[in-house]
Amino acid sequence: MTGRVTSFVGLNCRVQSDENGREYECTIRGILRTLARDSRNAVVTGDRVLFRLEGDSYQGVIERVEPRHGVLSRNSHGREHILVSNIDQVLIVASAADPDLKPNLIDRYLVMAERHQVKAIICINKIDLVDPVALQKVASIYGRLGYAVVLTSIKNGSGIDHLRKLLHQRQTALSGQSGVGKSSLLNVVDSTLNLDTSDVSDSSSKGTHTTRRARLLPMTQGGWVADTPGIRQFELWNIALEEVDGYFIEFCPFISYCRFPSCSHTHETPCGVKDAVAANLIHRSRYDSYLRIREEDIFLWKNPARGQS
Ligand SMILES: Nc1nc2c(ncn2[C@@H]2O[C@H](COP(=O)(O)OP(=O)(O)OP(=O)(O)O)[C@@H](O)[C@H]2O)c(=O)[nH]1
Ligand SMILES: [Mg+2]
Ligand SMILES: [Zn+2]
Repeated sequence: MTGRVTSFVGLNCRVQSDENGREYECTIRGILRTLARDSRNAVVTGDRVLFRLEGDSYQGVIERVEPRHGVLSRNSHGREHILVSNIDQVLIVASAADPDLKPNLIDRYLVMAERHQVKAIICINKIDLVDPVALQKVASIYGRLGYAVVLTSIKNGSGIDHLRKLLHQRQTALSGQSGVGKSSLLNVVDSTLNLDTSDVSDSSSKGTHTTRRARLLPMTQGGWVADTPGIRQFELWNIALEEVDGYFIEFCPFISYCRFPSCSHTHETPCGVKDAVAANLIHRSRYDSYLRIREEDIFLWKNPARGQS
């Protein structure tokens, strides 16, 4: 039978059959683990698989994994960890407050979405906690770049209908720091999902990682969502330093004005990117994110063991 991996239970996974819509608990054929460079990525949530029934109840063995498109991955202890595969879009969730809005984290997720050619939507949640006028500024930075931006609150219902439309009939992965309200948003978009949520409990407002592993959930109105675990420190994976500028989509027209073809847009002159920042054609916070990604990730690439999971 063919099906789609919806979640993991220890080393086994749940596969929803294309034929009858039922869920089967499957083990993974040994050879698949052996062939994978990292056994954790042998089979991941979202994979389309071929599996064989075993025993008489709903159990099976995964025999083959179809080629993946649209993956979301991160660096974990110097190795790639694929969070979810076969998605059409990623919903980058941030919160206006509690935890504070971090444009740098949004930019990191955008780099990853561009790298994997997955459409990105930005959702800023908990807008009930701040003055919405202040948020419009941040929203407009991304809106102007052509990314869809939705401002939401589960407390007063803002933006929920818009969000529901954006997710309709799509395969969407949700990403974002722990505690921003990813699971809470999904629960209001589709009340049948019934996901666990929890208070941002510790004093540093970092959240408690209520959602542990990516899970794929069918929505009643059509489409799938993957609620992925929050990530405290998010490192990019498999992106060479020299290509980071290419994923800041608004930099592209200015790169041709750089003197050196290999310009890093840090110390060189003349530099089209730096000139564009000075002329307000590239937003300062985006350029700052670019510099931060370069600095922090250079360090990590040299010290891969420091990558946090
Ligand atoms: N004020 C306010 N609080 C919200 C909103 N959305 C979520 N929360 C609260 O934020 C806390 C964290 O929400 P979760 O949905 O568990 O966050 P999460 O992003 O799924 O977190 P992880 O699963 O740990 O990654 C909960 O206490 C929610 O009630 C909102 O729009 N406004
Ligand atoms: Mg959650
Ligand atoms: Zn340059």
